Amino acid sequence: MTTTKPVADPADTAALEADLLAGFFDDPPTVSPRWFYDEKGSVLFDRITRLEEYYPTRAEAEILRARAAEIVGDTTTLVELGAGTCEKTRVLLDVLAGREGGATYVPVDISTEMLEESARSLAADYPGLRIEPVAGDFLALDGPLPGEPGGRLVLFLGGTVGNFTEAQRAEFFAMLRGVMDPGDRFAVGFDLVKKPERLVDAYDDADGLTAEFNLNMLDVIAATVPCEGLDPRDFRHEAVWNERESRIEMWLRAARDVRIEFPGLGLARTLAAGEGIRTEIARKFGANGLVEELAGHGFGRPGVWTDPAGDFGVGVVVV
Ligand code: AVJ
Repeated sequence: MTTTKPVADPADTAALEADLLAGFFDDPPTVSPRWFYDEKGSVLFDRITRLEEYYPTRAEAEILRARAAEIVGDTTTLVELGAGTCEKTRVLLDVLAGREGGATYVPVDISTEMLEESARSLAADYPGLRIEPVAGDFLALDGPLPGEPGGRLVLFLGGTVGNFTEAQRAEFFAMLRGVMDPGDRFAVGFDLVKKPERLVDAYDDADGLTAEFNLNMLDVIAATVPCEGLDPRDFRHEAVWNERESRIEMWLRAARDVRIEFPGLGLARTLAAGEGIRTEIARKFGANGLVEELAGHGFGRPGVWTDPAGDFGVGVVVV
């Protein structure tokens, strides 16, 4: 027998099964946004970043362009968590590559293919820079970071920090503090609270790209773990502003009663029409909220830059 169905990476299958056990059988059911980003999802996200409604990527790029020299400072090793295509980082690499005595860029990402591709293209464009990609989950950093203690800049861009709950942020900041040394700096991009209409439009665009991106997660799940009854046509995309939690939430709402079985887990879940699966939270912060939180984890000398419109922030703190 032959099949054209791609075989999922066993490590992904195990990781998704663990995620499903951790959230899919809760009320409400949740799945980690990590599962948006297969090849199709990554292409869709890339298209989202160029939508009129989706301001964060442009606003962050504007800040990085204006503040590149200050952000890079005297960094000798730039470690980027969730580097992706590394495109937005190039304005910082332009500065870093000009450093006397050489410097190193360490992009960290779970997508090995994307990392290798970006590393190849960066090596060609920045012959003076050492490029040392690390494939892996940035939530599980262990041991010392590469580079000289005190000379590192850890970058976490895109507003991805907003995808964490408060507890996950606390855990993430504590882990970071644990692998960083005095003098090392941490730069983080975060989205700012604004009119709910603009926030909702950014996560529910008129072209329907975000809807496609959200629904694609169901295809990723079906391709990664054995499952029955999971059909994207049974769900609708929804983006809502949760004022109390100061966050956008993305949901997949069942349009009819559905029963989803996971034979590998020996578990099933029924969703009644109108019930939703929460696939992402995107927390929006006040201008100083995040650096104050970081101060509680041993990071000091806070600095925050926003774009002229006040839509997005980049915070820099020092261990
Ligand atoms: C890449 C996680 C920052 O939360 O704004 C875009 C992902 N989700 N549209 C975000 C996303 C829906 C994005 N991050």
